[in-house]
Amino acid sequence: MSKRKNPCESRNPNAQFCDFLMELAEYEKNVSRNIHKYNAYKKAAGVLAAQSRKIQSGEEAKKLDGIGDKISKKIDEYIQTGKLRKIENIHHDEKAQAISMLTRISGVGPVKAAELVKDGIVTVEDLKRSKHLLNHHQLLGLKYFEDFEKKIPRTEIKAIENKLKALVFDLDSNFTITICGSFRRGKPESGDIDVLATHPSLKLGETKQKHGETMLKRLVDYLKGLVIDVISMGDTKFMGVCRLSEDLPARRLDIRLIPCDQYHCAILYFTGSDVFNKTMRTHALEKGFTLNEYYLRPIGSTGVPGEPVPITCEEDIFDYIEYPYKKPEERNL
Ligand code: 8DG
Ligand code: CA
Ligand code: CA
Repeated sequence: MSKRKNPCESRNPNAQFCDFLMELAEYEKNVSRNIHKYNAYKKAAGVLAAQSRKIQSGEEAKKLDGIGDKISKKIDEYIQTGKLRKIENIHHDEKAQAISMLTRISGVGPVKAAELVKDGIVTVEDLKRSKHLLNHHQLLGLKYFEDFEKKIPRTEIKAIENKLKALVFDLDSNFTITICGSFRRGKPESGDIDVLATHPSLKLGETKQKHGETMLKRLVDYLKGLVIDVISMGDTKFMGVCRLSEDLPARRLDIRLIPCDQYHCAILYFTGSDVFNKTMRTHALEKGFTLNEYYLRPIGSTGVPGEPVPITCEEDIFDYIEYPYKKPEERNL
């Protein structure tokens, strides 16, 4: 997951509310480590972002699903005073600011950030003097800190896609490659590049682990010239860094190797958005199916999931659960 995302980036009439709700969400995730509050603020921001007109009061907001008493009071406070005491307090809390700052480094989570702050490390500069405290991923996060903060323009991802496909197809023309995430949803810029790959020989139930391992390593080895650093290399998931040309920033690149029979469920899942995925999973359950990044399964009367349903394209998944098909660009919830 890339860091610091805001579902309200395209300015909507409630963008000011969304901004403070997302700031509170990030605070709960990174500083308080309260995932329930994080989800509640994020959900509320998403709900407000989807409104076509500006909310005029907390009372009005409270009528919306996902906005309760506490958030509606914050909306009133913001409308009346133009600010929020809670946010002001967070801004004046040096420890909270330091933790938020450090969690922007790829590989540094809330727990690590809190440990570092305890050790007196509060800035990226401090951290550059204490590299012995960091693991491989965190060291690369620090090395590319400025670059990873920069959004990737769509045109650059297209160029990376072309280069990646040319290299991979040169290795083996039977690979299928799809860039998912916000890029597939048509966003003008993205936080990172989420690549899914499959190959006809990658069937489920066969020696997937071993086969997958050698196949992914071979694939990534073939990307020399595009991939400039490796964060981690698993059996089916590569996390790394790529750079299109010397004059451009380094970019975060993930590649996942998926068995053919799971490819479309994986494409759907990694296209997102994460809020859209949640909506779709909930709908699937209402229709008696359980959906995840691997497969769609009917739930029998006993509540136990049955055999995965055969899927030949993304549309199949929508059809099975009787959900009107949404093009990737329509999944920006
Ligand atoms: P961005 O990179 O431009 O910020 O946006 P994104 O492409 O939508 O987000 P992402 O963090 O790269 O995740 C890609 C998709 O993966 C996301 O749209 C939906 C799916 N996804 C979830 N939950 C999670 C999760 O916890 N981790 C990861 N890596 N992906 C997730 O629904
Ligand atoms: Ca990603
Ligand atoms: Ca992404």
